[in-house]
Amino acid sequence: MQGKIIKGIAGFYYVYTKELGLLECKAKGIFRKDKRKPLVGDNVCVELISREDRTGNITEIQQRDNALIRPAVANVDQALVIFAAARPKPNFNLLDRFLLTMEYQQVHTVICFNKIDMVSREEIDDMADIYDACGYPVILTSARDNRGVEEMLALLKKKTTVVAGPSGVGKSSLVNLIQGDTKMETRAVSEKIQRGRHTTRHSQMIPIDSDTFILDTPGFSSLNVPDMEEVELQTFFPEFAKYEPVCRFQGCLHLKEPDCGVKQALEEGKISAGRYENYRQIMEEIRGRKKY
Ligand SMILES: Nc1nc2c(ncn2[C@@H]2O[C@H](COP(=O)(O)OP(=O)(O)OP(=O)(O)O)[C@@H](O)[C@H]2O)c(=O)[nH]1
Ligand SMILES: [Mg+2]
Ligand SMILES: [Zn+2]
Repeated sequence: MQGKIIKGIAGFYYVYTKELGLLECKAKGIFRKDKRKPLVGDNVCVELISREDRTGNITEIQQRDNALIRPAVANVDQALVIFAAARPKPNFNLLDRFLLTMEYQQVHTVICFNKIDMVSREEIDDMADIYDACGYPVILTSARDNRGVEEMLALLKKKTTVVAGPSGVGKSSLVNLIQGDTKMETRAVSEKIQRGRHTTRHSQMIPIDSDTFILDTPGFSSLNVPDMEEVELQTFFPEFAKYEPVCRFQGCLHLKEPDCGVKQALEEGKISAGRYENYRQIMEEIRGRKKY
């Protein structure tokens, strides 16, 4: 039988199958054979253990389109990163780290600022403009007032999207709003395996319609930058690319080099000072790591 892992908790995998619905599975065989760990989003083969108890064993993981390290999910088309415009106040350093991590993993990212009911139009526009200028699609939502939800749905249509962001920004609230017709079904599922928890502890795949899926994931509060060379870092800041050809030196890191196109763009306000500062800080981290 074929199925898709929609949730994993403490060694159990919840596999959705067309034939029998949700099955509670273990993955003993796979661990033994080649030490591969199944991920939420994996397409798997399942061997039925008990039809009555709806239990099974995962015997095979099908080839993945991709697998993310953090959040640990497989087969996603894109990421939707949600930050709150306020409460909690957006941590742009964390957002820039997330964007970098996704660029590194070659996953297209949509940015969402939620809770726009809590801040002024000017504040929202400032945030949106920074990331818009980097080429990221930005959507503005309020789960409380049901704003921006249609726009979000349009970006998710026919794709599998991993939803990520810090804790308390409204990820689950937005996911609930876009569930529509499948909401009841998902509720029933989550009641069975979630025991009424409010804070998301485990990644979970939720069907929106037959070809649209989202993965709700637990909030994160820090992100380590992946291992890379110093010169690589700039390639994950898409807005630098336009100005780099102006730099006098090949392999310019845009730090203290003279005649630097990126620094010039920064001075002219064409590159966000905050983004540049985060670039500089992450560069320090990469350099610090090398010493050991
Ligand atoms: N004012 C306002 N409050 C919101 C909005 N969206 C969510 N909230 C509230 O923010 C709190 C956190 O919402 P959740 O949806 O649980 O946040 P989460 O991102 O899923 O949090 P974790 O599961 O812990 O990662 C709840 O009390 C929500 O009611 C919004 O647009 N405006
Ligand atoms: Mg949540
Ligand atoms: Zn430069």
